[in-house]
Amino acid sequence: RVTLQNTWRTVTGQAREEYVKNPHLDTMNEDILYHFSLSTKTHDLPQMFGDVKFVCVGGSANRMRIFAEFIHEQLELPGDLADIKDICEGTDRYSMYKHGMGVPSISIMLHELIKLLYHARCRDVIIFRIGTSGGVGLPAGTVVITDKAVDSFFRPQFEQVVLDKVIIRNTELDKDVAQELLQYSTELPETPTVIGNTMCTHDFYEGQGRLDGALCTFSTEEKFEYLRKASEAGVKNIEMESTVFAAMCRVCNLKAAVVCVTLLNRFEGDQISTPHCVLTEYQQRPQRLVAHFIKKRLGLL
Ligand code: R2B
Ligand code: URA
Repeated sequence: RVTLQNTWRTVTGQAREEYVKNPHLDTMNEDILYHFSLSTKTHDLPQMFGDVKFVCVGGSANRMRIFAEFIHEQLELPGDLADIKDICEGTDRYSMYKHGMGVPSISIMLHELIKLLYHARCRDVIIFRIGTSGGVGLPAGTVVITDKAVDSFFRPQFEQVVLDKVIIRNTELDKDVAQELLQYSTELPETPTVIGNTMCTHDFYEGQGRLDGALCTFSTEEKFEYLRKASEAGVKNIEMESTVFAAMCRVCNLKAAVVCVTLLNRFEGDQISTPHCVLTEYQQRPQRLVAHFIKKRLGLL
């Protein structure tokens, strides 16, 4: 449904929906993106960000800095690697674009990021979450492109509490972007890739059926039974942000994809015992795939 608020018109006069879905925004004369340390009054957001076509977000500041340097090289952007600056350096909450761990953390970032794209008048943006996950029956190091993000009951939905009600939002991601990513993965060496469902939980330990947390109320058999059920429901990996990411991007008309590497096979254990250097290489795999996608879209390959 196209409402009067938050729409823009194409040259043909056709109304298109903005990324934001909030009539109150039109009544504010300043919008402070508090967690990014940016504001519509103090920064020229269209000038700073108006040409953005791809947004990549991830959980760890260090990994995202490495990605910024990698993509800078891949796209042969002008300037020195040492000059890459964190545009959000005025805050220690987020860097551009690190989202921290878990649903509340990424959802705060997404509200402000989606508003940023709106204020900057960006069009036709694709957003990627590149991250890590636990594999469900896959060898460690496999890249999983998410088909549907599902909750702990394997439902493709995200429940958001709004005031005193629960709103249920659909978590399907962009099918074409996912298929295109899968196709490009075949062109990359050492990037084993599958497509499947990603389960998003609110906890790393009990919430993901781990036996090694500070608390555990279930047996080893119950853990494996749960992982088997997840696998039967098409779940290939488990992480902690995909449902809210998919849901918010979908409501806001933002094309989105989730690309996470598995750090372990949860049928083989719970602890992440792989050496650091191997994990570092695994974490570059989603980055390579997304960089390849962007280069293809930009006609650089
Ligand atoms: C993957 O890794 C983090 C937990 O270690 C979490 O943010 C996620 O989704
Ligand atoms: N991230 C998760 O959320 N789970 C894992 O098992 C590994 C990384």
